[in-house]
Amino acid sequence: MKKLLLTGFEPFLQFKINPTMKIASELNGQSIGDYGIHSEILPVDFRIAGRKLLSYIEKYKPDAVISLGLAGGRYKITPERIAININDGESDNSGNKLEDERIIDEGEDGYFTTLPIRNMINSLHSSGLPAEISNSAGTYLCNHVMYQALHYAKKQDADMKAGFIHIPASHELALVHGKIPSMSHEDLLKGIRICIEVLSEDERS
Ligand code: PCA
Repeated sequence: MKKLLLTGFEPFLQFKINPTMKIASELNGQSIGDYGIHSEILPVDFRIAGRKLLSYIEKYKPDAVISLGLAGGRYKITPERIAININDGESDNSGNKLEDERIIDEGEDGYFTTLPIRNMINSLHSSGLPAEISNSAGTYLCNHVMYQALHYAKKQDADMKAGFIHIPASHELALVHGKIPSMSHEDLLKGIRICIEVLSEDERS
């Protein structure tokens, strides 16, 4: 059985619940297609998140890494196309406020995802779930961990697929937040299961 490292994030900024935590923990230990899932939750901290992610990669030696993040305000499930070499944005949970900083000095300016994102979108649509490819993961923690995983794969010349999927708020979060669009937890979970199935099928073909 192949190994998938699935990560979620803890709550951050004004988002008191991070729906990616529940999805990651519910899928932990499950098998989808050819993949056995190992889930971990990452801190919203520019100085720690990348290191933690790389330590989980070293620990599990996964065949693929999918990281999940909340994009509060988005309406659809959005697999990301590209990660860029920048840390910038609002303060993280430890108070680091970074501006225009490169993630890795000698790293490429950007890396494309190695997940089959077009097939993921097609499958999500066939299952009746709103989804589209996103061309920007932003410059905050989500972009950071996507970049770190892709840089690691490139540097190690590892045959490890990696990428990132942003999800909208769950209804549970939308209720406490008050002003963001949402999807049900069940649909978000179904959407991520579909993305993992597509990853597995893509590698068989
Ligand atoms: N979303 C943030 C960081 C953590 C999360 O779930 C982002 O989009 O960068």
